[in-house]
Amino acid sequence: MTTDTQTPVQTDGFHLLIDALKLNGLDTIYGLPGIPITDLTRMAQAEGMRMISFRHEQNAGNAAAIAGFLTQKPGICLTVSAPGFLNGLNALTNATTNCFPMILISGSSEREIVDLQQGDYEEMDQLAIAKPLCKAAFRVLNAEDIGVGVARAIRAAVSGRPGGVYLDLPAKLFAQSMDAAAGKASLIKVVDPAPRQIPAPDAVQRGLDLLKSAKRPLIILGKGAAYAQADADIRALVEKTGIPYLPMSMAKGLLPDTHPQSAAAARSYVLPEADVVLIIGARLNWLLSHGKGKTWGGKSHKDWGGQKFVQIDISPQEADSNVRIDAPVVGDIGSCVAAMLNTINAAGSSGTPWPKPSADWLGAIDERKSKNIAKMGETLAKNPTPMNYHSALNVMRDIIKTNPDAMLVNEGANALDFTRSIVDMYQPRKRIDVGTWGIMGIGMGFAVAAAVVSGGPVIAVEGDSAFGFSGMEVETICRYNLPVCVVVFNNNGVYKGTDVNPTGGPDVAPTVFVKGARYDKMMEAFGGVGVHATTPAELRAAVEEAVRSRKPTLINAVIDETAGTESGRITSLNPTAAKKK
Ligand code: FYN
Ligand code: ADP
Repeated sequence: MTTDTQTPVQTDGFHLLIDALKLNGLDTIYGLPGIPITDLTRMAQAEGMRMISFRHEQNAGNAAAIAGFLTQKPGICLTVSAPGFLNGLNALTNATTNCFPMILISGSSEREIVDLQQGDYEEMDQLAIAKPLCKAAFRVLNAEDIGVGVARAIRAAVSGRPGGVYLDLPAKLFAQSMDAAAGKASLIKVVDPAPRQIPAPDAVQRGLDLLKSAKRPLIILGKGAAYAQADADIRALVEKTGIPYLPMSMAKGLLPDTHPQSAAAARSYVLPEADVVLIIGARLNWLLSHGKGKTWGGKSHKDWGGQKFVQIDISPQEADSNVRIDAPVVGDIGSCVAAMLNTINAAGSSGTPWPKPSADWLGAIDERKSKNIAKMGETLAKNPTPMNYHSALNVMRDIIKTNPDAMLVNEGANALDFTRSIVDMYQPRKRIDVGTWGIMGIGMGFAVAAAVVSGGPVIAVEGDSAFGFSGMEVETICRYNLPVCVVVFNNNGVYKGTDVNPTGGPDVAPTVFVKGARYDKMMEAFGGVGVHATTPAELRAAVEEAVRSRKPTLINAVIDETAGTESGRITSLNPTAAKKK
């Protein structure tokens, strides 16, 4: 006779996955239930995990990705098979492109049927499709391998250059049962998932020697520097060397934008004029004009500007990707910056203090900065009717100044570009935006995760077009009662609302939306606060109240439909503009 006490206690794939995530401190899942993972979402919640359900997987994926950026732990996104997986894949690829650690876990259909292409429910060879689009991809077929699968996914996501990882879990796996004690023993708590990578001392010295030889040195801080959470040392390096710095958009606030060494307001002066540039956690991709061309003082768009580069990056393959890197310093930013500081301090104590940049260089930058800041001040002081980007952003600038710990999400074209240069950031990792791809649609996913991770207020400044990609998640924001204030800059269209159909036909121009749309009603539909703001005073009152009350709020900020330019500040990337060049 078998008694209850003799029956070995069993566990199953569902619980092993939940236990493996929890064991590694991964306590939040961003996802969307459906076959075959609905029960998994229920069980995860029952087991004490935070399960945030979205209305579209892409938004869940974006939430997971930015949670990864903010926490240095892989953000977890959970989707159903084929279509849900594909919806999540956009975010996984974007995460990989941006070096954000995340794991996309998708349920999938039965291998036997998929591989013979016999037409299963949501049939798709998901692993093969994900592989070229992310940093690593794994499939687990047996319950006893779940621990290894999760451990490999974690290591791949956060070690070295962070990125997106795909974990394929066929439906059958979840129901597989095994002895609970053996299951527990099969789980792995990952030790040191993102090991420090210490730079070689000679590489550090080479970098410092080159920087020291500069007449017009410059530091560029990228989102890798923000991700690294080496804030105090980065600030110390900048201040100790006295070198002016430019923050890339998601590195804004790493040092306060009001820091006297910030050269952000003299960007187009410092890039071509600098002779040695120290890049910390940024790539010389399109956002930096590939390190050459007119932006850097080259004669044509392909010419080298003559700068020498020191590049700190965790990826040894990053150097020389666009132009010659004279001094690559390979390692994690925390270790590299600390090594540089130590070397500088040691030299200082033995009587060779760091030579501060010349007064000529600093003075010339200050002059440009002051001019641009004064010009910006004049524009911001105007109060046109209807509002334009500047008068509306003047309000947002004040709000962030008085609430420096609020998270700022930002997407759009003009809404992005103007916000980046007008709204100063004061703390690290508070500004999250469209990143390396200039992707639209990150808005509400990022806002949800920012609220979940930080627990504090989130303000999302959204172009009306950009908002449309993830707008349905206002329901998610209301459902979880998140302190998110969405400000939609509504100028009736993509870029502007003034295009006309040249044929005179009944269809509006491709860039035009319904005029006078009331996005605020969307938030009201789900119990949040909706505000229609037509003046800076109304906008200010509404955002201040949203931050105070922490209630989900959407402000429809009416912007002059003639304001803004095609593609914001990157008009030159449009093929017609390029043809005219
Ligand atoms: C910056 N500037 C300022 C200030 N800060 N002036 C006054 N005060 C302050 N505080 C000036 C700065 O010197 C520049 O003027 C200008 O404002 C813009 O600065 P920014 O934003 O730093 O640089 P820029 O040239 O716009 O572009 C750099 C970039 C960045 C390409 C790295 O713009 C970027 O991240 N772009 C992403 C675009 C994108 O993804 N779009 C989404 C797709 S839209 P000058 O020095 O006079 O030049 C699809 O259509
Ligand atoms: P931005 O868009 O701000 O210019 P990028 O995303 O292009 O920044 O570049 C970020 C860089 O930072 C990548 O090359 C990545 O390898 C690097 N990186 C990310 N995390 C770290 C880290 N902890 N240590 C060193 N380099 C890092």
